[in-house]
Amino acid sequence: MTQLPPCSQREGPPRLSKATGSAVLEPVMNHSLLSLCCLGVFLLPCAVADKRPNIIFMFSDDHACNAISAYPGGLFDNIAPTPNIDRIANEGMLFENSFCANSICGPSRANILTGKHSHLNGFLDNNSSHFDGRQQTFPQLLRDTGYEVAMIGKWHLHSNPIGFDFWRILPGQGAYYNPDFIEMDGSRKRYEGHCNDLVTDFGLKWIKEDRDKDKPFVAMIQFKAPHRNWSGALRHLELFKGVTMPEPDSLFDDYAGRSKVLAEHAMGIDKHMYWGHDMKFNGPNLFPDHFSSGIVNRQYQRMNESQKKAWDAVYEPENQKFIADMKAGKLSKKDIVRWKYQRYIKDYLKSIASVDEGVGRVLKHLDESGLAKNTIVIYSSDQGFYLGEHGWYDKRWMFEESFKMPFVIRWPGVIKAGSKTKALIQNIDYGPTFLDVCGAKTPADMQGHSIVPLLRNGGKRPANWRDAVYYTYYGESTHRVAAHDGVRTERYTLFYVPKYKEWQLFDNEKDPQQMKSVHEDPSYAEVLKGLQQKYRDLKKNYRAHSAILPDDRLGQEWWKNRHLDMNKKANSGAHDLLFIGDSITQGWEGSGKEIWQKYYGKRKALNLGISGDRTEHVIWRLNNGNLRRQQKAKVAVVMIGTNNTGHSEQDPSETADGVERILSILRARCPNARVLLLGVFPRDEMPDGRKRGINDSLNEKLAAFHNGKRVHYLNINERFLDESGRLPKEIMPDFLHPREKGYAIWAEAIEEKLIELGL
Ligand code: SGN
Ligand code: CA
Repeated sequence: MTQLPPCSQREGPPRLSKATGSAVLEPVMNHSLLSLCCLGVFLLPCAVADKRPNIIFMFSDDHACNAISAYPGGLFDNIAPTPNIDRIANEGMLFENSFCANSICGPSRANILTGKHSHLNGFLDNNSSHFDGRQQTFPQLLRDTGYEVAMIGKWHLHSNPIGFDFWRILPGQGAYYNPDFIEMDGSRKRYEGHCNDLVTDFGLKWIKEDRDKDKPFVAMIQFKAPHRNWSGALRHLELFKGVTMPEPDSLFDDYAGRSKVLAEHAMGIDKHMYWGHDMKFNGPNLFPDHFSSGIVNRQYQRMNESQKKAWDAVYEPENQKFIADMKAGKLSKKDIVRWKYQRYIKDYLKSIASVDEGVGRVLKHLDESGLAKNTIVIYSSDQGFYLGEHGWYDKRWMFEESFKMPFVIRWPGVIKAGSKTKALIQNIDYGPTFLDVCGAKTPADMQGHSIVPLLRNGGKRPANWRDAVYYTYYGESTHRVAAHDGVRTERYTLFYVPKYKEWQLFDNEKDPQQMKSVHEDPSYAEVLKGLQQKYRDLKKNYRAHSAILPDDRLGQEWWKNRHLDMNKKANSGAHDLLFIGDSITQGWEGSGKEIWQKYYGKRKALNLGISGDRTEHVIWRLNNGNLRRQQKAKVAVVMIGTNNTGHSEQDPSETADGVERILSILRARCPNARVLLLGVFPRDEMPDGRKRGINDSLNEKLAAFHNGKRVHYLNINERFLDESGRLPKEIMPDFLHPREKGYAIWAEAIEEKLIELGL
């Protein structure tokens, strides 16, 4: 058995607990020691009990800070039904400047799990992305240190959770009434009741009964509410009856003084509320000039008869009154917007009431069980939401209301009750924070920072705390919000809209509602310059460069056709062998045709190479149909990067980032495939050619992705070269693309490996 040296000789000695004077494991315990403890080496007196804190991470969907009473200055102060969330703030700390990295559901959750910005964790948007659950995540890292981790409720990452001791998730967006849940064995089960109540029940059950009581734990309890279509528990439907909600000043915003891109949205209370789905009318849309038709209220359809009866008793009288007033011509255009706004806000807040009650039930259990003392409790939401500000619902824009995430945290004995801070934090910080409080090291490639120094110090920023956060939204057709990215300091918001090559700059101190962009105001010229520099610096630090940011070439007809043709081939059925790359791979259909036929003609092989592609194009294609139905692929041969070199002599470490992304996409979408990662073929005739050199150093980096399990790196370049290292014309006439002889060398060189990898 492994012998540990005496405690005093180990790296980073464990701290003595002040409370007991005995050596218990406190958060500073180093990682290697923890790992040993987890391996069962618990015989030494320094590891008598694992007293590391538990974490209960309660998390909702689309809950704006403005709809939490504890948040200062919100429109719904003292109206929002959040006494229990407020309690966490009152007994702990409230973060006023807490931001997401990408204001939409799946991406925000991926930011949290990985501690990385979207371009590095690969989950950029809700539509095309697919979470690679086998990448490094904080739950998995915590389990490695002996924690138990459970995930209950909304997940929305298009692949089932990996790296949890227990999970039970909603499929996709999930349903409000009588929802289905996906169980760990992959089956689906329908439960009666309101989704928020069930999520609380399941979370509490795991905490009370099902977890391993000898281990510290993390419970992620993730509510569906208040996501669209804002549906409260039946017992809350009468809340706010007869109340008139306050309206934001910008409810009728005309977007003057800002980019024209804002007016292109499809998320207006005025024009984009559905008659049935959002506004809760039954029957056909009677006023198509004011309501969108089309989506009925599917939540209503899930209810049983008695639930429907209770629902109708609340909604129908109000609906009928509105219909009568409309028919009588009593309501002006603005009155109609106001009516929709009232319905929307009340429904939104009603759906929060059961979230808050759930939070209350969890707090109560912590009090009663004695767990409260050693349990960190957090409430947060995947991003904020527009509650009528700028005339909107939904999120996505880098404006305050949806860019901000609520974040309140209680940690008895560490956080001073009732503290508030304006320090800038972001969802990429959660993972590093959890690892820090649990005594684990944050891996160097996580991009967030632990907020523990802020928690321990009343929210005061340490000298080296960040002065800006970086934000990206990648654009989706839903709600027509254009892609943009930018930076936010404590005072300013700057973002860039590529569609119009336009900057927007807001002075949030003078213009907290962000009604005028001052990017062209000469008195802000210096501020603008400084922030633009900050933007470039942050992008560089976060490795948000071209090789990793997905890009299409749909503007080129031939490229689009080839891409669609490959999608068609992929869709036609499973393939065993995939070749992924650029023109050199595409060339199997040209100079390499006969060799392909000889080696791969009968092997269910698919060519996914497109001439001129760089890593960023391959990333885009693999997420947009090229791998459809390829979950069972056995081997993927990847060779990509020579155009990153050729077009801009890109820094090899950037190109390698792009290749790493491709490997991660393959892991998520073709989970059983082994990857044969080829060193990028030599270019330039002579060994000292400049581009040859870049490819050589790229290859050194690619070699590091070899793990001998899933990824196998192979460099066959020598085979193309003569003894002096010269690249002969008979093999690659243009010193880049092989002719038939080159393809023969390629096929021969990898054949044995392909068989070894299971082809
Ligand atoms: C659904 C909603 C959208 C919402 C997205 C993303 N439409 O598509 O309004 O923006 O989810 O929300 S609905 O018709 O289904 O209500 S997210 O929180 O999951 O990102
Ligand atoms: Ca959301």
